[in-house]
Amino acid sequence: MTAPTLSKVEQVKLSSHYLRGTIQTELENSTDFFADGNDLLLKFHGIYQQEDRDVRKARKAAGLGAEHTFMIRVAIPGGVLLRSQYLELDRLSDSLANGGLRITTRQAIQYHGVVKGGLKPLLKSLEQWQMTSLSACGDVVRNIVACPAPFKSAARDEIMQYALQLSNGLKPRASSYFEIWLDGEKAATLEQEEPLYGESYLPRKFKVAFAFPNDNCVDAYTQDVGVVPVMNGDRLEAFTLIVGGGLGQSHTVKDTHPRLGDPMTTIAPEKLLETIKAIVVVQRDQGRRDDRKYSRMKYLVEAMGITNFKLEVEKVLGTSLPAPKALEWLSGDDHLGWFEQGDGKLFLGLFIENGRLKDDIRVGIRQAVEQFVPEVRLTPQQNILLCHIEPKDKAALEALLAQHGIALPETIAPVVRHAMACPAFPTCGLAITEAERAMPEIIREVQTMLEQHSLEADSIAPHIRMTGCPNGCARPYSAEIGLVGRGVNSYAIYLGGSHLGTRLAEVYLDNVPRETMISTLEKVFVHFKTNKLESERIGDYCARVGVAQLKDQLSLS
Ligand code: SRM
Ligand code: SF4
Repeated sequence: MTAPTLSKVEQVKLSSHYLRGTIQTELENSTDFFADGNDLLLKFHGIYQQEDRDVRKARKAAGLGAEHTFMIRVAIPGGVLLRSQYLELDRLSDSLANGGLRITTRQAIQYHGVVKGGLKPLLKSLEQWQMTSLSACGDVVRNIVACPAPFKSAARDEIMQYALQLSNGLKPRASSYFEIWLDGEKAATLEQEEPLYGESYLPRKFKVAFAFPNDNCVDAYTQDVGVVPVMNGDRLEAFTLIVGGGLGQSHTVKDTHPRLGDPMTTIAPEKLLETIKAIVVVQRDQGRRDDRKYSRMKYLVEAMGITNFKLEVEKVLGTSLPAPKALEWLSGDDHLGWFEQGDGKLFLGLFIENGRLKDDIRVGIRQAVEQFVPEVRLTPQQNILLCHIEPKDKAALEALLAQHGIALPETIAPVVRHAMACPAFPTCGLAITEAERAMPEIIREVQTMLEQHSLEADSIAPHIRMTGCPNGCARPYSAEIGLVGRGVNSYAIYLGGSHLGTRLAEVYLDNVPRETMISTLEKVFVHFKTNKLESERIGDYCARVGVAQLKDQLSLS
């Protein structure tokens, strides 16, 4: 049997000499962009070449080509940032980017609008503050996500330590990042090859998240590997691994689809790094490299079945793995509001709409951090936790936030506070339609509609997530309601996901114009209100009735 042809990206990786390509040479030329496959390699360095899609047509009409800028994604394991690091991130957004920071759905920070000449100074500054964009993107293990709640407990500290250990243990080793962006400083001390990844790296991106027992705030089932701690009283006893999740799909590519992972094994904490490395090796060696649409590990796990996949992992480890313990989920907490940490200090979780820190909101957060906040944590819902606050500072901090128009979570409508949207236009090259720019209006229209039907209470307010294309960056398929860009001004509506992240939503209607979205949703909510069980949520209701049946019933009425 002949080996399948490698995709273009595979060929670029193979000939790149561990991600060097000719980035260095192109950095020195006078263009505002990178070509010849270097644009693809840049992703492994945490950099995306972009253009302002709002002006693309006008520039074309004027006979001009694209005006390129770059997005830089900074990997922040577990979303944890010291005050000094946060303030540096903020400072760099003014000096080298477009004056804003974007908290991502994986606890990272993105800069947009960085020009080519700004790449090196920005990455150098990050390095000086022990931050990096290395492997925040690309076919490697991405930023490790972990439940960010800073409650004081030995187990929480230990889980975060495991997340950091995994982050270090799975970073690419080759020195190209340091040679290109940091003028070779440190590069001489680093390896020239990749012991884990090899010269082709992984077939596709690979995502890992640590949940906290019973709290699925990280959406563990949507990850390549979800890590769920098992406790014995207050002691961390083991980790259960959920394997083979992923959300991306394409409307036009057959058989691509979101998938939730399968619990595969429960292992002793000290076995975690080697077991995840073995999973990575199976995907590295057996994942498809001919067609990137089918290269995610979820398709390998699906094709083999979790039992056979586990056998392959055992072969790499040379030992058998125990069965997984049963999992129980009680919440998918957003950790917003005031909390006592358990060490005499407080933390305050603040809602940042779609993760966009800009204008006065950014200024207010910066001043709060300067004056009152030793540590910041970013959440997988694009929000921010201000940690280790002295109780005596609570009133002054609240007053400062109010001056900058930053609302406390209890004053925000629950449906708004639980909403997420991806960046989409104008920066995302894959966007079909609006998401982040459309969501604030749409979600407030939903809020008004829910209030009209007395369905706005926190206990039942729906979790709604929107994306500008089917790739799923704001995890719409694991929300109760997903709004997924389908056409220039239309969305597919997904219903029936669980607020605990344990069930996928299904397509309810495929091509709903923006203009009729609220009336379409209203019909579903009226049906829900009339027929729901006591304290039943919309996601559970749609799943119980069946999304197809619901559609039938509503078109009949
Ligand atoms: Fe994503 C590609 C933004 C989380 C699935 N994602 C992109 C790119 C880089 C577009 C591109 O390739 O040119 C987007 C950049 C837009 C911009 O202008 O900033 C982008 N993804 C994001 C972020 C910023 C969305 C957000 O609202 O925060 C998230 C960054 C996370 C991070 O810090 O690493 C982000 N992306 C996700 C998630 C959710 C998650 O990981 O929890 C998913 C679904 C889960 C998954 O991976 O299956 C996701 N992004 C994708 C995909 C589809 C992958 C697939 O398997 O098919 C693409 C396209 C691709 O890889 O080809 C993509
Ligand atoms: Fe871009 Fe699509 Fe991801 Fe939104 S979901 S950021 S439109 S790739």
